[in-house]
Amino acid sequence: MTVADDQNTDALISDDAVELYRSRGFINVPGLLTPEEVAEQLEDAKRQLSREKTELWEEDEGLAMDWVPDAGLRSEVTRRLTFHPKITAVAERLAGAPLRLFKSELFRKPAGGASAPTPLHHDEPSHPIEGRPITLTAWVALVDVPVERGCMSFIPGSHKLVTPKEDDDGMSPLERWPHFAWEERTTVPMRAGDVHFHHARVLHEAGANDTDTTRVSLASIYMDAEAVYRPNFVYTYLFPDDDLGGLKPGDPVRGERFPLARSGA
Ligand SMILES: O=C(O)CCC(=O)C(=O)O
Repeated sequence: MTVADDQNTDALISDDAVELYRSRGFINVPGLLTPEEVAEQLEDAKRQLSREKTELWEEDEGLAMDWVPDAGLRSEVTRRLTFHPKITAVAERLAGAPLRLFKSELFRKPAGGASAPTPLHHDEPSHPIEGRPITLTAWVALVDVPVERGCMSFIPGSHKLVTPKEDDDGMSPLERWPHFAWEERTTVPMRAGDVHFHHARVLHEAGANDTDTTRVSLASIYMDAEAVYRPNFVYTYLFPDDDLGGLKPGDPVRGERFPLARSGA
């Protein structure tokens, strides 16, 4: 297995941007998708969102978002996006190691003031995997996502301070690390076709959608190609019926459901 080399990715992302990702834990890469790709993906995403049963992320103030789980397993068009050569090349460059796709989720933040903010969190507790901590998400904007439509904000550098917790019980990051309430955030508005990448430990949140357009995005989560399965409380709570295809603790997470990011095989 080879990591995407500079030759392939220089035109997509500069060394400075890779450094910025590593120091902050996130980076937006503008215009990775063409307008034609965005149009095709958005049409398919809308079809999936109207057809599939979605999972709900509910907060006291309302619905933060709902999503189609494992969207790439349900649609060939979405599957192509999860293995998009530009996205996976940038993901491997940022991670500095070969990656596999762990899962993909098609997100919808409802329009017309019907949504709530997505609360501050990091993603690692919901990944039942261990390995070097290089797991990251590629979040593809399929519509423009200005601040008013609920774009994401990050606490730069928090991925270096957030440490994994044995037997994570789903405690919120602000309960565990109250000082983060007072840290500056960086807010990242995105155009349709932009892709931001965020580290599984970086703290992030998103605003409510106060516009008349639904916020639609695809999040693909890539993990170390050598990651192994480690069940955890949060994943089992969220997805009680998913044993990830019969994996046993300590098994390598690989096979048909978890293809290599660069080849899709
Ligand atoms: O889209 C959002 O509002 C939150 C998404 C998120 O937390 C993630 O992709 O890790």
